[in-house]
Amino acid sequence: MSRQRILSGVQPTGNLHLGNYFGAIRNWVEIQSQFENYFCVVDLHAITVPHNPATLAQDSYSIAALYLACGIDLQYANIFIQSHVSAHAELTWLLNCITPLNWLTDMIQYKEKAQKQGENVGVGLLDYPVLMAADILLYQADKVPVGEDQKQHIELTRDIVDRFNHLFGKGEKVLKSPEPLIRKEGARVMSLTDGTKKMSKSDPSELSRINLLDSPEEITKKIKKCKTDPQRGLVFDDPERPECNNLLTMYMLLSGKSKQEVADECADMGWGQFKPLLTETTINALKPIQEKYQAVMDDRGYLESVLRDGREKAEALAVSTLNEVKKAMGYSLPI
Ligand code: AQP
Repeated sequence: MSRQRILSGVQPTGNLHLGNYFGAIRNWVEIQSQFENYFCVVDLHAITVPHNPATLAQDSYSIAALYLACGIDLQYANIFIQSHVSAHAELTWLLNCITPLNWLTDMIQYKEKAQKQGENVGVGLLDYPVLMAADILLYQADKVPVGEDQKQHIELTRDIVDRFNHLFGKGEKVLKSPEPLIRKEGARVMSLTDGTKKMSKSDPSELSRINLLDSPEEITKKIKKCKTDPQRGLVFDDPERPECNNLLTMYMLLSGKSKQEVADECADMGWGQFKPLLTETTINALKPIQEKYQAVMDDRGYLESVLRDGREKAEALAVSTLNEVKKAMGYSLPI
């Protein structure tokens, strides 16, 4: 029996932080051997907010290198850059034409990001979820491993599939409905400066997040300054202590210990004892990723060959789905 397929991606906007790692990439690594995997760097998504053309290409390579550094294994996975497969943009257009506008204006991420941008909101920001649907559907993915914040977009993708199949499928399922894969632990890593807000690349404060490529000095400084509370004794799941829950969860994920082990270890600790422990654990967990990242970035030829192979495999599949969609919609195919 053939393996189920996975598609997921991260935008090349800024440094990847622990939220991106625990919400997405680490899960990809843990489950990759059970699936056929397509992991892309979603650079078309990156221009839905103002971007820097001078760094876009390099940032995309950097994210691909981080995928490898975090443990994505080419034996199981294809890594490619979204804009290198033009079917993503083409399918987006076709799906746009069957997606009701109010489905998009209802999206939480759109509302939040549009508010931040004031009057300069581009159509691309509104259309982001349709592009994401196209990314997933081109590969007829069964599962999409993401953080909690992307759940609504996957639900929208499923609605688009139902609508498309109903309108054009003639009883057949031309497009496959994907399921989100959201892990409980790490699905929502919170900001270091406010335990009620998610850790996010677009937070103006660098102190709010730990990036995968932060130096030991930066990590030390960020944890030293992170928000805590005046109580002694550290516990999980106290709604009055969101920062405490977040920092313990980060420690649990970075150390590989179980929730119970961490709860027992930290039950009588104060912040003065916990912060150096979290700092050391974070630095040690990120060191091998940073070393592998540097090695991959120093071998540009290798990275390019990975992306070339990934694109070839991705494109073959994507074009085949795109042609099925076009046929169903009544288009003639190129001769
Ligand atoms: N804080 C988070 N906790 C858990 N998972 C998270 N993800 C993002 N933030 C957290 C997951 O990371 C994957 C990549 O998402 P993306 O490329 O869309 O990342 P992003 O939106 O650029 O990153 P941010 O930090 O979420 O950006 P802004 O500041 O724009 O909001 C996804 O699977 C996502 O769920």
